[in-house]
Amino acid sequence: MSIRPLVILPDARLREISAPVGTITGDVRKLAADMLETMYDAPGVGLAGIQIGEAVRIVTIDTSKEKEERKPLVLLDPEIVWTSGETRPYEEGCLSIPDYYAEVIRPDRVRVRFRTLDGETVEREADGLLATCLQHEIDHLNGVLFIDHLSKLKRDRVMKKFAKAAKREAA
Ligand code: K2U
Ligand code: ZN
Repeated sequence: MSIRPLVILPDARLREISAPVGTITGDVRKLAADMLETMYDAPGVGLAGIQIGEAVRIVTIDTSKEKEERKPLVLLDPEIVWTSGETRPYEEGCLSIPDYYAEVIRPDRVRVRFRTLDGETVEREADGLLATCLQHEIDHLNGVLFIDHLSKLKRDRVMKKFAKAAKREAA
């Protein structure tokens, strides 16, 4: 297992559409382990493969609190199959857009279908932080970032800030 470098905005890889996982190989298991280690180290509540440069449809999530026992989730080829009519706001952040937070309104509850590392296809309903995180991570698999749910004005401001920072970094 290893902690992998995070892909940071404005890296164009964040806009890629990730490919289905397909056969669950040893490499997929190694990637899941690296993602969990990277996510806990960040620390984050979730992580998508593309955030460490792997354009495959794999997501890791753990919404357990710091002092609680860890409850890691690994979701392969996750898809949202139902969303509630009710929505709610949540102050979101993103490990690929460090130190920027903004309110995003999303469906309050979702039902997600995914494969486990054992190859089982399962469906699970979620609410609260898990529902928000599932939507945030599955957005990543489709090249969508939480700033895409904000106004154009706010999004352009964030893009400009990170483009400037990347330019300074490269100089
Ligand atoms: O995908 C990621 O970048 C990890 C996200 C997951 C997440 C975003 C919004 C809401 C819930 C989960 C976060 O960086 S994990 C840290 C975090 C958690 C809650 C709110 C803001 C940031
Ligand atoms: Zn994110």
